[in-house]
Amino acid sequence: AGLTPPPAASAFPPGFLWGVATSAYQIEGAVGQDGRGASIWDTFSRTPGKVANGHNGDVAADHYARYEQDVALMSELGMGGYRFSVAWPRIQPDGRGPADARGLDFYSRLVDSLLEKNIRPALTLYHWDLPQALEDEGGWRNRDTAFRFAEYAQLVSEALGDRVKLWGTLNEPWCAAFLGYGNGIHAPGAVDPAGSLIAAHHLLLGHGLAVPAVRAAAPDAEVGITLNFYPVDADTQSSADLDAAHRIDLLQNRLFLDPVVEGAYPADVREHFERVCGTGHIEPEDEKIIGAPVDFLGVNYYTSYRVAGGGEPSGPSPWPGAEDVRFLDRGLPRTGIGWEIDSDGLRRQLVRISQDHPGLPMYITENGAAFDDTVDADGGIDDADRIAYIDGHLRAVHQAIGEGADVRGYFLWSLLDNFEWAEGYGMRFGIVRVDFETQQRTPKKSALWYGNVAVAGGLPH
Ligand code: PNW
Repeated sequence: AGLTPPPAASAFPPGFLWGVATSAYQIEGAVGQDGRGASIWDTFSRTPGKVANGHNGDVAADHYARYEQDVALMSELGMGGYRFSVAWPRIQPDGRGPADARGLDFYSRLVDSLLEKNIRPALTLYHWDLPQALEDEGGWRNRDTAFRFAEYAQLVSEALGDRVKLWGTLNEPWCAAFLGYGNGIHAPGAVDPAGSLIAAHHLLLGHGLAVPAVRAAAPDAEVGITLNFYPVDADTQSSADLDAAHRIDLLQNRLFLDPVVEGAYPADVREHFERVCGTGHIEPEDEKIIGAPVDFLGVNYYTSYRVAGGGEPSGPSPWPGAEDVRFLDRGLPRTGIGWEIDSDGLRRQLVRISQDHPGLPMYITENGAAFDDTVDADGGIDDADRIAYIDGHLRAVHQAIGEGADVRGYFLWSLLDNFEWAEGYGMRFGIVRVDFETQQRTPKKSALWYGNVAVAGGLPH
């Protein structure tokens, strides 16, 4: 403290927002507290065989009780922004009806403590914890859920819109739809290819209905959506491989981005949709609703894909209508969760978005890595692999900005080690270690490194 950091080698644009990200179910715990209803992740994580080691989010990082300490930690690290999500079942335990004041109060206190430390809150309305009561009525396969989501968005934005100026509707609808209802590795665990594509449409409809609801309550806020992007390359120029790459790109990237920013599904996306699901699911006004203008696109990036066509369909797939596509091992180094490291893929992805949709402001809303952190004898965690991952990806962002991409901020995933969905607590994405026995927080070397980057506004030499 008090020291002026040396000028950064690669400075980012003035006002660039440096932050960290988390989500409610992954860190909060306190699942039975203050009237919170059950979510699909409570049900799913209690179903034997669904989550590694039988882990669940009952306690997680106990953030519900420790949020003040966690905000203080972010402040000490020099963070300028914090992306978190609101647990829908804390606001509406049954997914409908009036807001529970206790649930709203928790997020109100969190927001106040962030603002007190000059940390900009970036709120995500839906990071996968659907109220179980709505799943019992069909969940995202039921069109009505989109309308329930818009009501929930209205309740939260009316309570927090005076102080929160960055709003995200959905986090990664690809995961919610295709891991949740396609291959079933996420809650609610359905294996239903056509249903998963219908769920994707209803998620997008919910986004489109929520945007005007948030704007009405927070007219001066920026409203957007977070999608998970993966550049897709064909293994060879054969028509089978090119077609495989086209379908994966369609399902992974364009199915979600194009209707949101262009107000219509491209013809090939609609054809694919109708081939898998039949007609009648996309109603005449839906695309206009989905295309409600957004102020920014949230980009989550972890890896890229190389694919080949002509494989034998092998089991349930999170790419409905592309079950024959093979995902190839390129021999790149991998993170602890097994994802190949391709930092240039982030540059390519950002540049492509900026070329396909000129003038679209972007935030990196997630990027980061799980590694097998070892705790040294002195209790420190020297996670050089995570630092190298983040450094490489930040250089890619910097390059993309130089090539015309309008990137306004970067939220590192994640502040804390947390409940990594189907992987449980075994995969640690935090720059702060959490001892899940004692709940002690220990900043890893990456936390101090990233804090310096944030304070300097760029990367070191
Ligand atoms: C994203 N996949 O999840 C989420 O937004 C975070 O909540 C999560 O912790 C982070 O990335 C790291 O995984 C994903 O299997 C989970 O393809 C799984 C997949 C993709 C994204």
